[in-house]
Amino acid sequence: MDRNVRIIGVPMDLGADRRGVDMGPSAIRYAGLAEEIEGLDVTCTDWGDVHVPRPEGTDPDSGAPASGDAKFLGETETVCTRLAHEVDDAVAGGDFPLVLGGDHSIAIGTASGVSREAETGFVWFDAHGDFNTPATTSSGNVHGMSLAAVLGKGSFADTDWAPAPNVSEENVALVGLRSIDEAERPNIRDSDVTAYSMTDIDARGVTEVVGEALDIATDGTDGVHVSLDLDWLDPTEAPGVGTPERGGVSYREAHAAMEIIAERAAEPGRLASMELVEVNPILDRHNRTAELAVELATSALGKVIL
Ligand SMILES: [Mn+2]
Repeated sequence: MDRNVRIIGVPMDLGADRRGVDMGPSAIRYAGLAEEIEGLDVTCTDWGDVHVPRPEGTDPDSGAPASGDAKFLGETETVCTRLAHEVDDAVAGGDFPLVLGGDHSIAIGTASGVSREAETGFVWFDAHGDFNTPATTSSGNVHGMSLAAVLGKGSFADTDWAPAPNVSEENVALVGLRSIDEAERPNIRDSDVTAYSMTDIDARGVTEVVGEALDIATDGTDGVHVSLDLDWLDPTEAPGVGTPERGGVSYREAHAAMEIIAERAAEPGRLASMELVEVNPILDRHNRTAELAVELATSALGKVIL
């Protein structure tokens, strides 16, 4: 990593059903994120947390009347707008934004900030598609709609804050899917996003799949945003996540993926930003999921075994 890393925490849980992911930024910091990054001879500045309203005393139906079945949409807009500003400011200052969630709805803010001035590809590591819209969701939780929002799907097209300014579907790759809602499936199939399920990783190996995902995300873009939902990993490795699903990637597969990202990021500007989301310390065991998040971030930033 050739830039100063700017850590931005977003203690957000309004996009998820379960309280706990709001403590993710603290747990990841406590696991030694800044120290580990500095151990790579990369400078690092912690900019603290973006302010997030508490769900108590907040009306879940706060969004515009057109928000349909999306809960806390008004607050999500406020938080994501603040985060987009922070991320844009980091990029403008020549820093590398490393965003700590919080639930995955914060990706709407990161995406908007990082792509404000630059064509940006996405590699989205996740057990889920995050491709519901207010019309297809069964839970109303925005963390299950975040990628659809970034791409301006459904009623998100009518908002000026959700669709990212410079992200094309053709440059977006989803990696590691294993739990898709029935109504969500056509949203993914009808899009130009490339989706790799765990079946693809089983058949072709993580190295080939992630290499191809990076080809897609770098094709004609200025940089790549890596959005890492810790539920991408198997719950035996990452038990402390908002929505655990069996059958995820192993510890080594996750590291292999991050190492490929680091290799490809050697080209200046190739890795534009990264976010670590859905760490839930309440469900974790001795902070191991947060520690894993730190390990994977440092792998992506260039840590090697030898
Ligand atoms: Mn997700």
